[in-house]
Formats: sequence, structure tokens, C-alpha cells
Amino acid sequence: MFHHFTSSVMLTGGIDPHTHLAMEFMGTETIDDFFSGQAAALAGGTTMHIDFVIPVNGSLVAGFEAYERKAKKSCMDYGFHMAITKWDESVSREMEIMVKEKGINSFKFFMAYKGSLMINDELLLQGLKRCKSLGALAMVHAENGDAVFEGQKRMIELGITGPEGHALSRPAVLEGEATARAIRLARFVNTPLYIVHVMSIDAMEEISKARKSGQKVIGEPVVSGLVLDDSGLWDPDFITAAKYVMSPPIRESGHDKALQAALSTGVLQLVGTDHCVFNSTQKALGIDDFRKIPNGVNGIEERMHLVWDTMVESGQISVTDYVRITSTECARIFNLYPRKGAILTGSDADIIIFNPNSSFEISASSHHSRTDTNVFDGRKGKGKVEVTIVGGRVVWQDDELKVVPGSGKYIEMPPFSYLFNGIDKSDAKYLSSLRAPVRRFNSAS
Ligand code: DUC
Ligand code: ZN
Ligand code: ZN
Ligand code: ZN
Repeated sequence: MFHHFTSSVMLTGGIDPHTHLAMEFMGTETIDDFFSGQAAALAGGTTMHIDFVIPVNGSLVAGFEAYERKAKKSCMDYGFHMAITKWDESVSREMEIMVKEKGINSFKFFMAYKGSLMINDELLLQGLKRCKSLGALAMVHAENGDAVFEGQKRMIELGITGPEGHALSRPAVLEGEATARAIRLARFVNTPLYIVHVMSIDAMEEISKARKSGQKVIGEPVVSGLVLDDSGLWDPDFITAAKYVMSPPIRESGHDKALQAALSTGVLQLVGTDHCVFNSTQKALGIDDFRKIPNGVNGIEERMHLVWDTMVESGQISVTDYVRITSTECARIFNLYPRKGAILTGSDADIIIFNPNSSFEISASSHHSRTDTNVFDGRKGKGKVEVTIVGGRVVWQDDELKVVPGSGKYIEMPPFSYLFNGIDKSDAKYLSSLRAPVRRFNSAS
């Protein structure tokens, strides 16, 4: 439609707001570490990512130190969010250390993964309050964990033990419910909220409604949710189906297009990946029970290409919007702009040269991730990242990587991003502002 580009374009490097490299999860560890995952990212035009630190034995400081060690082999710049998986006085204290001394300005709360990562509403409220006082952004994985647990039990009782049970046990209604609940609690506390991996119309509509009312809610779809549907989960070959297992699940056909539309109209603001990969052997841990399939899909290498092809080449958004949703908005939300997310004097020289007239083809045999499968396998499209430049150095050109372990830097992210502008009202005044006039009902009509 609008694909009449006459030459390559120079763009700011992509920033992936959501990755899991070298993460211990569901009895195993993601197969891409900070070197292989970042090398894949660079081959796909992403020059910075933000990963999730998981606390060690409940300690945020110990978790941070463990991730500092994992990240020593980095070949591109990275930042950290911190996952909060339990709540007590020491977690609350350590959150302040993370923000004031360690450069973390965002904390993720899991409303799902009952029995391991999940926290209840009481603790979520404590976390939201603490985030507000520290100027840190609260993030949520929004699925109703109690109901997911119930749904999983029902599937097993019905004898549905394969990967399709994953989709059937945690439908979009549970994502919508948790998204709505998190949004309302953040509204009550008066703090900004970031919904990670928005996978459904149900969640997207809650975000849309909240934003229309003026609430500061950010919605992050991920590339798998934007371009795939759940049909693969019914593939009779276990490994083929299991590779699509992530949470929240990839949804029925139709959610993908609706999420694209929401991105193009500004209801959703930026695109992540939730890159969290396990190989076939690891996925096979769940061969008898879908609940044991390690959750996660790839995307760190594919995001820039797939978003271009799906959104720009199709005529849904402009090149300016493309840069905003793949880079600039992420830098603004996490307070890195204009050091990152822009090509300006004084910014880090993280740049890509993108050829809209070239094409890409995704294949598990040629990708740079260590995993042996790819959820986008076989997909072709328009546009190609021809050159990637990090900190002024060419690291990807002529389909060749020239990456140096240890050359990536940790990027500290300061608190009180623009999302905190104008929310410093006194609690009493704020709470009275939530008193809304009640509309009159006429029961007869
Ligand atoms: N979902 C995944 O699929 N993997 C990592 C964690 C998560 O929430
Ligand atoms: Zn055209
Ligand atoms: Zn999550
Ligand atoms: Zn994630």
C-alpha cells in the first residue's frame, strides 16, 4: 500500500522492554544467555533490552548480584526490571536500595503462577504503594492465578494433558479480569501501571477504558501475540505444539489483528517480546502434562522485522510510529530518553540501517538464538536490518555478526519518569476525587 521507499533508512536501534535471558524457571534455565540472546538481538536490529531480575531466596540484592554475574558476557547495553515474588519488610527495604543505588526503576508483580511467583491483592497493594513512593513503575503479569490453577486441574481431570490444555485452561477472560483488577488497584493507589504481554482483546479493552478516563496505564503487546494465533497448540506433534506454550497464552485468531489495531491507534504503546526460550528437550519436560512445559517463546531477533512487515509494510503505521513503538517510547517510559531511543547529539550511537525493499525469512536453522525451534519458522516478509551499530561500532553487516563478549554496558534507569508528572496530590484530596456522581437509573426503562 504505502511501501514506496526509494532507499534504506537510518533508524535508532530497537529496545526490547521484556526479555528473560539465563533465567531459572519451571525446573530448568532458558537456553539463551546474555551473550547468545543479545547476539540474536543485534542480528535483528535491537541494540538494548531490559531483562527481569529474579530475587534469590527472597533477596533482591542477592538476585541483582546474580544477574550482574550473568550479564558480564554482554555484547550490548541492557537494563533490569526486578520481579517481586513475595512481600515482607526486607523486600520493601531492598526495593529502595534497588532504586536509589542499583539503577532499577520498575518492579514486576505476578498475579499468576500460584504456588511459586504469584502474590495476592493484599501484597500487590503494598507493592503498588511502595512503587509510588519510590517513583518506580509497577508492572503486572495479569492473569487470575487462582482461576488458572482451577482451569488446569479441570483439564487434567478431563484427560486433556497435551499443549492444547494450556490454552483451554487459561482463557482470555482470566487475563481481562486480572488486568481490570490491577488497573483499579493502581487507580486506588494513584500510581502508574504497566501491563506486560497484553495478549487479548479482553485485556486491551480494559487498558483502553482506563486510558480514556485519564489513568496512566501502559500496555505492552509482544510480537508473538501480534502475529500468531493459537492453532499451533493443537498440532499433533508434541514438540511443534509445545514450542507455542507461553503465558498468557497466544490467543484464538482475531486477538492478533485487534492488538495490531490497538497499537496503531495508541491504545497500546510499545512492543516487547517476552523472549524466554527453551529447546525441544526442555519443552519435552511436559510431554505427559502441559503444566510442566516450560513457558516461553522467542522473539528478540524477529521483533524489528515482524513489526515492520506487519505494521509499516501493511500501511497500518508510519515509520515515525515504528520508531516510537520499537524504541523511543520504551526509552521514555523507563527514563532513558534521549540517551537511548533517539539519534541526537549526545545520545548513544545505537543505530540500524533498515532496507525496506529487501526481505527477510525466518528459520530455526539460520536464526542466532541457541534454541532449535522458532515460533515464527517459515515466515517471510518485507524489510531487512542490514547494519546494526552499537555505541558507534558496526556489529552486524552482510549477514555477519562481529560481537564482543563483555562490551555491553549496564544502563541505570532513574526513578520518576514522565509518568509520575502530576500524580503527587495528597492522598486525601486524591481519594475524594475518586467519588464519582452516581448516575440515576430508571428501572422501568
Ligand atoms: N511467561 C512466559 O511465557 N515466560 C516467562 C514468564 C512469563 O510470564
Ligand atoms: Zn504500494
Ligand atoms: Zn509474565
Ligand atoms: Zn516475561
